[in-house]
Amino acid sequence: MKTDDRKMWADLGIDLQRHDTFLNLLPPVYQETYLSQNNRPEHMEFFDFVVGDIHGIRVRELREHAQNGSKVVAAYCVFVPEEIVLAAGAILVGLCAGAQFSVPLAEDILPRNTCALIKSSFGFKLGRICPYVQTSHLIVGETTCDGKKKMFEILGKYQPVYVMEVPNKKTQLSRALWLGEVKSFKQVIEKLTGDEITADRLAQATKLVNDRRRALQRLYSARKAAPVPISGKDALLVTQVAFYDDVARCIQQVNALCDEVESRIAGGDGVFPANARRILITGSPMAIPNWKLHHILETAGAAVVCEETCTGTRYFDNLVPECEGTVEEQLENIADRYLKINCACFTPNDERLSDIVRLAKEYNVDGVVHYNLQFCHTYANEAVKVEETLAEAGIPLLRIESDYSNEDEGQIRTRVEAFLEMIRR
Ligand code: BJ8
Repeated sequence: MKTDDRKMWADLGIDLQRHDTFLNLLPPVYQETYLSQNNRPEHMEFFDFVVGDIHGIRVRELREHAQNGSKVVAAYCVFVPEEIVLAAGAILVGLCAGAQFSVPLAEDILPRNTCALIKSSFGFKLGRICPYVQTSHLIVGETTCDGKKKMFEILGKYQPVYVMEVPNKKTQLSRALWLGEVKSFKQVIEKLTGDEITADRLAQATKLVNDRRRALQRLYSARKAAPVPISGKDALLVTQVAFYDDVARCIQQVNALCDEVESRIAGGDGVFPANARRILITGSPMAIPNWKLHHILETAGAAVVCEETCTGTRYFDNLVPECEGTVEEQLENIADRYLKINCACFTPNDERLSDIVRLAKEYNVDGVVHYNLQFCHTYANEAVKVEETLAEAGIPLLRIESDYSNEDEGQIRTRVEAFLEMIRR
């Protein structure tokens, strides 16, 4: 830990004592979860470095950006259109929301029966632990679920918050509402930054964000190979880091990793034995450092080969059409792309069901694990339809409900082991 980092954190209003405790918890977990893996791609070194300095270099970059008069915008959901933020010269960061450490702090204010993602994110702000929140000028929320929607009202007492209304259906009327929201968001960002979003700038930003989507799609495509050339844990980490790393650097690093991973495929080099059971995880997003389920699965002999989650395919599937049209036309393209995200907040959400079956086939999986955070009613209820759909398709399913604590690890491991035994090849 560098001395000037401590000064930076103090300047950001971080509670240093609490922050020290939090940062000291991470290395042993990372060692056990990540560094103990065998035969990892060498290019994972960059991602290890990013996590090793999680509140250092990147925060410093954001501070410098802010000191040069630009803005930092923070979000918790993949519905916030990054293209618009970048086109105004600002940076979008995904906020930490995957740690148990901040949950008890949030429970002083929020009901305990709220999902861990909401409590963790709120606790980070309340406890002044996260330098990314502290660096940001605006937090952008959304109305995807009731818990978040109401949490954002309370969060607004501590920091400027703007909430985008995400519709609950995908009808023409809903599309009109969402397009209106996207246009209003552009105005909010222009006002925040004092920069006009021109057609050129928006087209450039769209291309950049698409390039990151293409790089992540490439990585996921490599996971279809047998033996699988990269662990699910490592692939998850890459996506998690993509939420807050510099976009251009992330594209370069993910593509360099893909080069290596593709040459492993050519050489038949894998991280798990060829007969390891291939698993697709679907459900709630796994914000950093939520690695629990992947760790349990992969230390029980499975290979996680795909995630149908917002820290997986929902983050990068579907590109925004790249065009030289007017700002208005480009905003329509952006609105349409984001409305294709199959979040369980939509009713009906049948596209997610068919997506799970499609991915299960494309990645040649032996089974699906449906993961939902405890107290997340949308994903828990949608799991009933996922179960029916997978039963019809003849694909085995295991449903896991969990939070960020370690208390249920033994119980989950027992269920995972029984499931893997059942789907043995
Ligand atoms: S687009 S999945 S990132 S909302 S787990 S907070 S839904 S109670 S995270 Fe999500 Fe956007 Fe949808 Fe994706 Fe609420 Fe459920 Fe908690 Fe959730």
